[in-house]
Amino acid sequence: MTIQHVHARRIWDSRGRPTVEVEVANADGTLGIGIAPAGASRGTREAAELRDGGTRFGGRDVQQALAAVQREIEPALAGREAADQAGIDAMLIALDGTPDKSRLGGNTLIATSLAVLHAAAAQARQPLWQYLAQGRPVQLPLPQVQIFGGGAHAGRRVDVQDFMVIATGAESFAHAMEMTAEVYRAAGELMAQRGSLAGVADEGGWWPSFARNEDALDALVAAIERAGYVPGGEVAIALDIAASEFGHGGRYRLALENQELDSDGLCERLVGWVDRYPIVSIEDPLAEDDEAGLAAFTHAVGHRVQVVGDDYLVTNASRVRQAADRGACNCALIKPNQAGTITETLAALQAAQERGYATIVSARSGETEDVAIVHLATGWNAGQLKVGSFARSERMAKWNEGIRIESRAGAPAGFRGRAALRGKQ
Ligand code: 2PG
Ligand code: MG
Repeated sequence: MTIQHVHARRIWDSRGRPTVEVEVANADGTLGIGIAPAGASRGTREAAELRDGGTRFGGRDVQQALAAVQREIEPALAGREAADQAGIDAMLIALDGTPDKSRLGGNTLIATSLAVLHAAAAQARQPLWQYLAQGRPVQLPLPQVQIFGGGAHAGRRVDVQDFMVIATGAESFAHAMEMTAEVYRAAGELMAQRGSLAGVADEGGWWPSFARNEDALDALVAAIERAGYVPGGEVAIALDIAASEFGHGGRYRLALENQELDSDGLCERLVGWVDRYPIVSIEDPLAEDDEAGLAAFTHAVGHRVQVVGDDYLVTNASRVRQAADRGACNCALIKPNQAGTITETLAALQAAQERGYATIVSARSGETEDVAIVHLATGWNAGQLKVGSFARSERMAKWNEGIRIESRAGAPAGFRGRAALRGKQ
């Protein structure tokens, strides 16, 4: 059954900004819908978004992207088999013709590629995770859930971007959600008691009204205890430093503490945090241009904690291989829109797994009700999933989808749990 129609429309993301939705219709009437998410702290080597510029919607409109789908992508897709994901993605890459996907836009291409994937699963009459698993046994991923949101998601109120928890003591995905719900609630109560409750940041984490970055870590430990869990034993901490946002050329400016550190200084600061707090995962500890710093940090603590590459690896298979050769990071964050197609996303995930890296499928700070990444994390057996906090429906839709997948008949073979983590467990 072949693809008959492709339709693009503008919808709105969780920050109220325009984004691209693509619908692919097969001749048998089955449909697939793909939506492009959007990052705020972006790696410079990510697939480039196509935005209209100008003044309308802050320059973020996507009319050119929609026009490109109807003018170029629909004619190229019509008559092809949705199940031929690799062939279609190769065609999309060639059609774009630029190294960074800037002509048609990474946002246009990922929405199309995801729509094709959904259309193929719909045609096979299978849930997406099952279609992707192709009969291989898979497990529900271990969630990383944000409690405080900082950095580019909170007006740079604190330097560190994501203060997250991982329910390492959870026995199922649903159990991990229960434990996280208690910690999120306890953190909100703590902030209220201190008179510093000020709403939530972009991904639903509590607004970080702290005087020092470490105060957020102390508050997180206190919230875990207040929720009745043992910090480190049952609920551990994961951080996304997102250091590319405040560091370039080996210099890092911590605005909150009014300090400038070099690469070794930041590395030392973070190793100190790993020593003092129950941290099991640290993402982008140094900037994307500080490969030597990333390698030094991984060398220092990689046996104890998971060192995650996001801006540095940008979901790119050859960058993952290069990182592995240089000893930088031991875990890859996998974001489909950084790559621009599903095939390239899977290639990055496989390159990471082949080199012994752990993998985390991740949402962006600008999201929608789309739940595809939960299926990708499960069907590809990625091990871990990061979708933001435990509030706001663009986040809860994804957590709830994990619960649905886990509880349905024919569910995946259990829950990966803490075994998905690299390093200290
Ligand atoms: C990240 C993501 C999600 P953004 O840095 O990992 O937290 O943020 O989508 O803004 O890049
Ligand atoms: Mg990140």
